[in-house]
Order: sequence, then C-alpha cells, then structure tokens
Amino acid sequence: MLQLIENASGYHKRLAIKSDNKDYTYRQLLDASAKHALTLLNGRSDLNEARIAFIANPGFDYVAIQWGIWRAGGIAVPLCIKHPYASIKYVVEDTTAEAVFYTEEYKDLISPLFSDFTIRAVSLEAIPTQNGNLPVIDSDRRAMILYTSGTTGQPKGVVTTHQNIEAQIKSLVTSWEWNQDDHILNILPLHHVHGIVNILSCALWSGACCEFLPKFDPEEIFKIFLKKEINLFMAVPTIYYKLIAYWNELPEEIKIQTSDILRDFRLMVSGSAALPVSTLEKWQEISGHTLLERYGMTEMGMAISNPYQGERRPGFIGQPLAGVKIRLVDENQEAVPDGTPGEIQIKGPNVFKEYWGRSKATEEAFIDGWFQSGDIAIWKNGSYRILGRNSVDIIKSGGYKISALEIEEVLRKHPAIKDCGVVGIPDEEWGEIIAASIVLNDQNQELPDLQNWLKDKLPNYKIPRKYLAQEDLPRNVMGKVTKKDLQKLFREL
Ligand code: MCA
Ligand code: AMP
Repeated sequence: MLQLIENASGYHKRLAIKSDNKDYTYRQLLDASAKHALTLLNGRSDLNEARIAFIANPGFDYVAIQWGIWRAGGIAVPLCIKHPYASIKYVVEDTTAEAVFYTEEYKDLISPLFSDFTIRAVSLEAIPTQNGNLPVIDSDRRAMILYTSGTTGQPKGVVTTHQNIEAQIKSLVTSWEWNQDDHILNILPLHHVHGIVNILSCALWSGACCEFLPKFDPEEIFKIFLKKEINLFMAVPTIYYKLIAYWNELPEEIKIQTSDILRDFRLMVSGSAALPVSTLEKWQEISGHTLLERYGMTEMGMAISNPYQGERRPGFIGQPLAGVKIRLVDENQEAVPDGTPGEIQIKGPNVFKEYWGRSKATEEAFIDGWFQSGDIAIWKNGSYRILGRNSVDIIKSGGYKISALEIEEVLRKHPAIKDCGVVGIPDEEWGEIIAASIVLNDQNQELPDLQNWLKDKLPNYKIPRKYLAQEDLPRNVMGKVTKKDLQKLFREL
C-alpha cells in the first residue's frame, strides 16, 4: 500500500482537511478516495498508469480525487482552475488523458474536451457506489504529471513516481519537524509542487490538518490567523509582500493582536522565487519570524533549505536537505571552488523520472546522473546563495515559472505582429513583471489591445503587463535578439 494511504489509516479520527467551512477526518478521506478509485476502475483491476486529468477547487474533493486516482493505479494530472480552455486542452492532449474527473463548477470550462477528444467524463456529482478491490501499487510507479515551463516554447510534463514524491515529503517532514499537531493554511494553487507536496502532502503524511482557502485574499487569511488554529504557513514572496501591504493598512489594535498571534506560529516558510531581504525584514517586524527560505523546482521538489533550528541567513537558501546531493559546476561540468558561481546540479531519490513523452529533453536534462537546474549559485560561509539563472528566457513572476519563448510564440500569431521579444523586469512585488516589445507589420498602426487578446490563449500570470512598440528588436551583429538590452530598455522606461 502507498505510504501516504497507510499513514492515513493510522489517523482515522483525526482532522485531515478543513474546507468550505467543513471538517473532514482521515477516515472520510480514505472512504471517499476508495469510492472514487472504484469509479475510475469501473470493473478493471488496475488503471496501470492511465493519465487521469482532474479539476476541483482546493479542498476535500480535490484531495479525495487525487488519492482516488493514485489508489486506482492512475497518474494524477491536476488541471489549474484558473487556466483558459487552451491551456487545459494542451495538458489533456499532451498527457493523452483517458478521463477527466471534475466537479460541477468546472463543467462548462472543460465541456469542449468531450467534443475535441475521446475522453471519459467522470463527474463527482454522479459517483455510483461500487464494490471491489483496489490494486496494490508499487512505489516505483508513475504518480503525477505537473506542467512546467522551460527553455523550450511549450510547457513540459514533469513525471514523478510515488517514490519520488515520498522522498520529497520525507525530507521536508524530517527537516522542518512536521508533526500531527500541525495545522497549516494552504492558499497556493494545486497544480504545482509548493501547494501539492510541501503543504498538502507533508501535512497529510504527518497526520496534521490542512485548511484550504480557495482564493488568495489577505483579509480572509488574516481572519483565519485570528482564530488561533493555524501554526504553520508557507507562501511565495509575492504573497508575503501583499500580506505586508494589507497589514500596513490595519487599525493599530488589530495589528498588535495579529502580530501576537503570528509570533506563536511554529514555522513560516518562503520559496518558489527569491525572497527580497526587504520583505524578509518587514515580515520579521510584523510576525517576529525570520522566514525560512528554501529552494526547489518542479523536477526535484525541495533541494536546499535554511535550517529549522539554527541560523537563517537573509538572501541565502541554506544547505542541502537530507538525502539530496548538490554540486556547483562551471560550463565544463567541473566543480567550482567555494565562493565561485556555478550551476546547481542535483542528485537524489527526490529527482523526477522523466518529461512526459520527451525522451530527448529528459536525456538532455541530466549529465552523469546529475539534474541540471539552470540556476546559478555560490557557496559562501556554509550556505548557498542564488545569483540568477543561465537563461534569460525563464521568468519568475508571482512564484510562477514562465517561458518567454512560449509567450512570444503566441504573440507572433497576432495578425498585426511581425516580431516580438519577451523579457522579465525585476519588481519588488512580483519578482519579475513580464514585458513585451512588439514590432508591428504596419509601423504607423497603434499597438492593439494585446492583454485582452491573450486572455483566452494564456493563463493570466503569463500575460505581459508592459508593452512597447519598436521598429525592430535590439540585435547583436549576428542578428540575434539581445534580451539584456531589451530588459535595460524596459527598466529605463
Ligand atoms: C496577477 N496579476 C499580476 C500577476 N498575476 N500582475 C503582474 N504580474 C503577475 N504575475 C494582477 C492581475 O492582473 C490582477 O490585476 C491582480 O494581480 C489580481 O490577479 P489574480 O489573478 O486574482 O491574482 P492573485 O490571485 O492575487 O494572485 C497572486 C498570487 C498568485 C496569489 C501571488 O500569483 C499565486 O498564487 N502565486 C503562487 C504560484 C505558486 O504556487 N508557485 C509555485 C510553483 P488587476 O486587479 O489590476 O486586474 S512550484 C515552484 O516554484 C517550486 C517547486 C518551488 O520552489 O516551490
Ligand atoms: P518551478 O519550475 O516552478 O518549480 O520553479 C523552479 C525555479 O524557481 C527554480 O529553478 C528557481 O529558479 C526558482 N526558485 C525556487 N526557489 C527559489 C528561491 N528560494 N530563490 C530563488 N529562486 C528560487
């Protein structure tokens, strides 16, 4: 039996999930997920790694469906509830999903799937009661596919096995001392590692409670904090930035009350993007906590973390997590001396199995068994510090990883656009803001309303916020677009 499920069997009566003002025990989660598994199986003995796409609000149903897919032997493919149909279609097509499991509120969004593909529809609202046995799932089987942007245009599906996910969970549970008295608030999207593994799965592995807030809303978050039930919080730097802005506007007595409650938290973590020292310091003043900054990636879960016990250094990401091997190398794949920048490479049971359907990309991602992250860091005084990335085409905005090339590919389909260049511009709130330089076919024309035009083509967080019309893009003598010059241009606007 999968370890996560086996653990849950030991926590029957404990509170597993709080969502939609309801409490759910581990027993309820086990019962519901078994029911969903039998529905998916529909008389078969094992789904044998069939891809099952699913869409549900963050909360009990999401988790029961995810566990149901795993217990039936399927690969869970979470769909983002905020994505336009084009992005959902891409994931379903790329994974060749056999079925899509959905809750009623997403019926309209996903219904075009049923005319575009031969795909089974499984509605949560129409689950029959079935009897049968669930298969035994080996932990080396594929468990999940999450989509991540890279230096290629289209997002790639990152495949992790149950073993990979277990290794990712175990190292965090040990390092951050998760226990069954923990109660965490999950406000992150559930199609990425941060929300799924670091928060949800670590909580359920430990017998703790995971409470959901389906939508990011600072007012609601502070209201929940004031109930004094939550003792753990994890978010991306943009969220801490927004919480600080909200806190600044609170009446004085609520500020004092909130700060007192936050001081009693066991742990507060930041990750998914670089945490500005200014945000760390302001949050320290408000909460008394030095945010624990850690470093991870969809392909490996978490790899490096500041210590739970011990000094957390602002601007640094810490040391390798238990079971994770790290090396820093130069362009010749030679280890660099301490204090010299190098690419972070990773080895360990936490590292993913493959990119779905992309054997060449999988092969190219590794060198001598080491996964090449593309992130540049130095090791200084016993801690790693991130310096940047080796590709200017990867943007991090609001904690999301975004490919400039993917956006450019879409923009070039606009009939008025001859060429374009997309870059990330540093921003204290968002990490980076996406900016697009546009060369129009007809230079005398005004820039069209691209932000609106992109709405049904890209997720909101991938849509550029700044636009500039240019006669041509900055280029080097070889004619290649010089993105650094483009960034400079936008910074100086
Ligand atoms: C939204 N807006 C933006 C952006 N996103 N503006 C600039 N840049 C952006 N990226 C604007 C919208 O246009 C809108 O503006 C307003 O913000 C609210 O938009 P909405 O979509 O409602 O945003 P939100 O719900 O407030 O979202 C902000 C957020 C979200 C909560 C910070 O971006 C988020 O959940 N980020 C977390 C992503 C995450 O989990 N990443 C982990 C990846 P207007 O009001 O003017 O219309 S996993 C990972 O990275 C690895 C493994 C790791 O290490 O963890
Ligand atoms: P993703 O592919 O969405 O999983 O994003 C992974 C990327 O996020 C990494 O390759 C880093 O570039 C970035 N990242 C994650 N954590 C941190 C951090 N603490 N500091 C700087 N960058 C980070």
